[in-house]
Amino acid sequence: MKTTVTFLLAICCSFYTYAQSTVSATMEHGGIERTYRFHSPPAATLGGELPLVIVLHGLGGSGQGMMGGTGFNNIANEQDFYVAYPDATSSVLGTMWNAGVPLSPTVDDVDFISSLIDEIAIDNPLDFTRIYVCGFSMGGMMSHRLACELSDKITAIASMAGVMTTTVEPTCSPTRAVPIMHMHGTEDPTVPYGGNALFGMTSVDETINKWIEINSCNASNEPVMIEDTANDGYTFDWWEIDDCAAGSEVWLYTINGGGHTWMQNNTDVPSSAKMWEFFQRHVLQQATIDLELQSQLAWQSAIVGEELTFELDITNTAGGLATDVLVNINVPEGLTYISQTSTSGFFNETSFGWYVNVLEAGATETIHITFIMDTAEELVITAEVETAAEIDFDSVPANNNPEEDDYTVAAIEVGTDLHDVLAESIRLYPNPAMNNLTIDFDGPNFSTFVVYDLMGRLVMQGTTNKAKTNIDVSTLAKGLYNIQLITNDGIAVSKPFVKG
Ligand SMILES: [Ca+2]
Ligand SMILES: [Ca+2]
Repeated sequence: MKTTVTFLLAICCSFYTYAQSTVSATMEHGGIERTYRFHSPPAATLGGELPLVIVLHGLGGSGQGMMGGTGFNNIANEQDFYVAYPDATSSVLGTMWNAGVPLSPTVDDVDFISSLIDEIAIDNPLDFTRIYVCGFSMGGMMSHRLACELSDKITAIASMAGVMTTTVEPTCSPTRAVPIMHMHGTEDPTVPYGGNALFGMTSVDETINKWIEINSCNASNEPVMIEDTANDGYTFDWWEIDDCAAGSEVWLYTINGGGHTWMQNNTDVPSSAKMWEFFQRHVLQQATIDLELQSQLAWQSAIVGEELTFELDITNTAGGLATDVLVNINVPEGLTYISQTSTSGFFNETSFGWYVNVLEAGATETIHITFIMDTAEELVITAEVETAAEIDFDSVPANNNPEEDDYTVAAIEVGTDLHDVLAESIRLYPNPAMNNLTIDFDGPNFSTFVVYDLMGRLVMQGTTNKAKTNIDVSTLAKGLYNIQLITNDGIAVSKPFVKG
C-alpha cells in the first residue's frame, strides 16, 4: 500500500514539473497595447480556480526583470497560484507606473490592472476572493494606489521600498479595510524611509499611519526584532498590527541597514516568500453591514438608592442583513440590575449580553435597562458589538476601540450637573409666599432644609420628607431668601424664594 502511494506521488509531481507555463502576452487598453508576462503553475491544468498575484516592477524596470528577480514563479508552482508581471508605459524617466508622482504618465494604470485581471480571467479560472498585488519601488507605490482605488477587486497588497505617494494619500478611501504589508530599508537612498516631498513620496511612517487610520487598527503593540540568523548584514523589525477592522492587518518590516533592493532568499525575511505568506492570510470578504451603537442615560434619579435607566440603540446603516449580532454591555460595580425592556432579541441578565440576532438594513433596535444606584461615585457604562456574522464597513467586533461606531459610552457624572438636575426637580410655591411655603419634589430624598437671608444668615431650618412639606414663613421679613435642601447623601441644592 505504501509503495502504491509513493508511486502515485511520483506521477503527480513529474506531471506538475512539465505542466507549468510562462507566456508573453499583450492586451489593448485605453488605445495602447499593453504587455505582460503570465505564469501558470502546474496545478492550473487540474482545473479549479486559483489565486492571482500581480507583480509590479520599479521605475525603468520590466515584468521580465521582476519575473527573474523575485522567484515568484517557483513559489507559484509549489503553492498553486497564477502570477502576472505587467509592464508600465514609457515616460521621460523610463517605464513608469502612474502611481501619482511628478512626471508620471497620464495613463489610467488603476483601470489597466483592473482590466488585466479581467483579461486573465477569460482563459484562466481565477479565485476572485484571492487577487493580490505587490511591487518594488514605484511598483510598490502603485500597489498602495491600487489598495486605495481598486479595493473592491484586490484582496491585499505588499510593497517593497515603495510608499504611498503624496497625491494619492489625501484621497485614499478604499471601500473596505485592505490588508497591507510594507517592507522598507532604513538606508534606502532612492525612496527614503523618511519620505521625499519633492518627488511626491510620503514617509514610511505616514504610509503606515494612513493605513492604521483607514483600517481602524489598534496599533498599541510594539515592533519586534526578527531573529537574526541569515548573516545577511541586516536586522529586521516586524510591526505586526493585526487588530484592524474586518480582519485586515498592517504589517511593517523595517530593514535596519537595508537599501533599495528586493530581499532575496538568503535573508531573514525574503520579500517574495513573506509576501505570499501574508497574502495567504487574507480572502476578500466584502463588508455588507454597518452596525452603530448609541446610548444615553435617564439622569433624573442618578442618586444613591434611586433608579437609573440606560438606553442603548443599535442601528444597521448599511444595505446588508446583519445576523448573529450580540452586544456586550459593560456594567460597573455600583449599579444593581432591576429590569429591562427591549424591542428585539434576548437579554442575559447575568452577563449583560444583548443577543439582538437579526438586524435588517436600516433597522434600529432599542433596549432600556433599569438599575438602582448603589453609590454616588462617577460611573461609566460601555457597550460594544461583540459578534456579527457579516463584515462591518468600519468597525470590528470586540476590539475594545472607543473610536469605532460599534462602541458607546454613557457616563454617570455625579457632580455639578446632578445639582442642576436636582434643582429642577424641586418646586417651591406659592412664590412669593405669604405665610406657608410648600416644598415639592420627586425622586431624591431630601432630609433637611435650611433657609438663609440675602446676607447669608441662617434664619430657619427643619426636616423634610418625601412628600410635600409645608413650612411656616410668616415670621420672616419681606424679601428674597435662599432655601437649601440637603439629601441623605449630603448633596445640597439651593433655590431662591420671595417672602411677600
Ligand atoms: Ca460599524
Ligand atoms: Ca469595535
